[in-house]
Amino acid sequence: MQNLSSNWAYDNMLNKKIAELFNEIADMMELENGERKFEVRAYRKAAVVIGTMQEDVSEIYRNNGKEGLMEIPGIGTGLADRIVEYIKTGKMQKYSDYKKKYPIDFQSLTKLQGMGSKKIFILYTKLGVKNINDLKKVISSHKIKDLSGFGEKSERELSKGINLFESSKGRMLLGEALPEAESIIKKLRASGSVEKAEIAGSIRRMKETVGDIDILVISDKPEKVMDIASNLEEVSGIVVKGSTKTTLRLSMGLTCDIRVLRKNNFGAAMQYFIGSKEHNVKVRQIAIRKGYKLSEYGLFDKNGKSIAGQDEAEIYAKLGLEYIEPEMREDRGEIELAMRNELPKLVKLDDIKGDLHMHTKHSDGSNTIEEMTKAAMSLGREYIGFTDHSKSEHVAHGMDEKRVNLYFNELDKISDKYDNKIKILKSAETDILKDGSLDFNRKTLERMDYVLGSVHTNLNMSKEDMTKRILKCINDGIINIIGHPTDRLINRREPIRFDMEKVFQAAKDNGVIMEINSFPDRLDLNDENILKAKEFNLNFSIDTDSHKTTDLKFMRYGIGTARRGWLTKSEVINTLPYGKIVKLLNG
Ligand code: DGT
Ligand code: CA
Ligand code: CA
Ligand code: ZN
Repeated sequence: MQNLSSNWAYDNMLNKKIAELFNEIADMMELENGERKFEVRAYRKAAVVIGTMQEDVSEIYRNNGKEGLMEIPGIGTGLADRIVEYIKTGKMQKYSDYKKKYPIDFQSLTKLQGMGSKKIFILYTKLGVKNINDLKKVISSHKIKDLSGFGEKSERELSKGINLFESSKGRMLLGEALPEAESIIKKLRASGSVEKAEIAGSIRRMKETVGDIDILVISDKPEKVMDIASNLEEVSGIVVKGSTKTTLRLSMGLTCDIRVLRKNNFGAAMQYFIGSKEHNVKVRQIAIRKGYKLSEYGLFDKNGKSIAGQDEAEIYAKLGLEYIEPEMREDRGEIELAMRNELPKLVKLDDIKGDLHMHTKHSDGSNTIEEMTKAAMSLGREYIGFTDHSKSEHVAHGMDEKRVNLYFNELDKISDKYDNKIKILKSAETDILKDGSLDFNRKTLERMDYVLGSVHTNLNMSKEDMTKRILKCINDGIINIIGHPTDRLINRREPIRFDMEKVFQAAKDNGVIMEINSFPDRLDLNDENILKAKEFNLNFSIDTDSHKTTDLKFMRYGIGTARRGWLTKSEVINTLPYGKIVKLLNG
């Protein structure tokens, strides 16, 4: 078994690559439509399993051969052959054959709002559209509206989708950038050549998308640090290499700025490079007013003598400001509050005691109730709420009344089994239908410990109709939590339109809680919406919307978003202990 390229061993890059190829094969099979439905599903399922498993497939193959691979759930003999072929040759014939037939840029096209595999197929076979550029051309020459299944509306939709896609160019999700930055930091720290390595920039501020990764390092061997950094496995190229600043190109798509500093000005550099620029400009004006000068090198008095620099908090203190948490540094009024010592004490990840939104195999999740329960226990959660989809969500295999009852029975069973270790709450993510009613009958809703309701369909309603729809649901007095209230997908789908003031006021009047959904491409409500909702004295629930056990860790992105919206512990219901949250949800 030679030919096993050893550099795959890191970070499961091989697993991810194979998952990508399987997914694309499934895309192309789907184009051919019909008979192959079963195979399409098999490839998609295999992609999920392989893309998320801990063990490296080449490791499994090395130890136990093809049989070992076939022990992975969802991997039969055919798929195992594909994996072996790729491990040995770095190629997959089936993929290449399909790709020859369909030279289409799926990765980009599938990201467009309003685009699915059916549409991609028609656009390719009728108009030869292979990528976004081709699509732009056929839109501007109005060739799309005459195709069957399309129309002027879909032409406008696609055009909007392209704009959204292009305006996001180069900005990546926090959920992709933060783990990458952490992996680089970890390796730098382990190298023995750095005294300190920290993340700065928009990632440190937990902004929902980021333009690049900023890392600051203390070291007295800057050249060595830059050498180590340039040779990291994540790096695909070098943009500029210097001893104080190096910019690297990473294969995941972002660039990474690394700056090496001395200990005595590290705090000043952190203050400067955490940003935001708008925050910095204002802080610097305060320095000037006091007769000081603030730069990335330190805070200096009028004689040029350094009065702070090593420690960030000291810089704020010398300027007469309370320490401002990075998530608040956007010049949205935080500096004025800091002057008066009135900054809110922000909610922390450690404050979280439960998670009220998650899916299992009962609808579109990948794990069982018990697996999710154990994973939540290992994160130290005191309680969790299960919220599989209701029947209107066909694509997500939503539950009808009969299935939801079996679901509740199983939840009761698992609840008994783990009762002294973790508390289980029964719920379901219940569709808020077009008329504002809920997707389950009264009897089913009454069996729930709380009702989580979300808008998933008819997203294009007018602002007026959508407002009516949500208000009706709130005023009916049954719903407890509104899930991902705007239903936007970052870089992919615009938020639904409704009158936020009216909805927030009604939510306040009815004790309805707004979710902050932690899923990396949702982060919904977003920071600005939260700031607005906060003015109505609303309560929030920060949930993961997990679809597999590892998603439970997405909580930190919801926390980051909540902190960007200035939330304190007392405004977040799932910081409450079990007894109190049950009371609140029943009240
Ligand atoms: P990004 O990368 O677009 O997601 O956003 P940032 O905030 O990470 O921006 P970046 O990487 O260009 O710069 C990092 C920080 O450095 C930025 O937040 C503030 C500081 N900075 C950069 N350029 C300037 C500038 O021209 N003036 C001031 N005051 N600060 C700057
Ligand atoms: Ca940055
Ligand atoms: Ca930067
Ligand atoms: Zn949902």
